[in-house]
Amino acid sequence: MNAKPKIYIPRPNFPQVIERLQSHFEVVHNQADQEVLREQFLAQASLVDGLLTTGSDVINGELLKVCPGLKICANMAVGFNNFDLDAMTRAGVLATNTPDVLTETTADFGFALLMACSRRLVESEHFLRDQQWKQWRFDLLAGQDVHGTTLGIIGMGRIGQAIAKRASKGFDMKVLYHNRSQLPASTENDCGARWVELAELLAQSDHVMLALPYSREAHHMIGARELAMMKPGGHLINIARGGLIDEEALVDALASGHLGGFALDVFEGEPKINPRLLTQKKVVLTPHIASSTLQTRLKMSNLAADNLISFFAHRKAITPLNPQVLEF
Ligand code: 8YV
Repeated sequence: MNAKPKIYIPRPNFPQVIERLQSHFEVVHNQADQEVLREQFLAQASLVDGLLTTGSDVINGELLKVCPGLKICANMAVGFNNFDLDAMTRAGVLATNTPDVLTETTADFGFALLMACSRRLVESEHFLRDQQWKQWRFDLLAGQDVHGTTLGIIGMGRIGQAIAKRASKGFDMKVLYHNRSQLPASTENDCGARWVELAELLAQSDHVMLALPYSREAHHMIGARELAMMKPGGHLINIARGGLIDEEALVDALASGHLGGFALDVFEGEPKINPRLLTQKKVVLTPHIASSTLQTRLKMSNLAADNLISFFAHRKAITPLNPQVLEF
């Protein structure tokens, strides 16, 4: 009998998914709540046929060089900027991700951040817990309206569209979007959204939400210049990737009084956080949890597992990113 293929899971994951994987593979996994060091990750990866990665596990030329036996990396994330896809394809390593299963959950959270930031929810709770509440005041922790205002969405893929629907149908918002390509009219109608140039989106929107994939070209696409183009008092929400925003410029724009607030679920260099972000009021900061409901994370985990199982059983994948690898 052939030995089972070996896979490595570097971060904690659902016990039931690990159990399922164990019936197909020899599984090495790290269930400790402590990130493995890069050297350890490389050493483990060099011994296996497949990896179940997350968006924080970088698969690049350095790793591929020491992992000649690696055949597949199944990312438990829809975003895959942690993959050097070209290098993986050259090395014949299949890459897969987990689209669709997290769309609505992530859109819910984008909306939660928009609401929390506009209505100063976190700051209000801190105020109350700190026992600073003395009496009713007409302007106590006064925020900005969400309903009936204008939302600008940058990146109009599945998640952007799900946010647009919430905004236009549920909150009677005017929705502008900017995307590389304009969506078909029928999709725009479904979402109640209109394509505009980035400059117009920034100038017209009361709230700007980032929902686009990270790429080198999009690095710091929101910097001092773009922040200055936003409406005074506007809000910026990021559920995409930290590297899209220049965090120093963001804090400056808030400190100067130009921005009304911001909400971030993703950070450049996470889980380390720029200390200047932590000192700001009128902000909401969460630890990359937009897709984190148990139902959705289980779907993501199972889809990543299905990709691994299907690949080793049938040389097929459910959601491949570089399917050309399967043709060799
Ligand atoms: C993940 C995400 O939780 O899917 C994505 O792209 O950002 C999140 O849903 C994270 O990347 C861990 O894999």
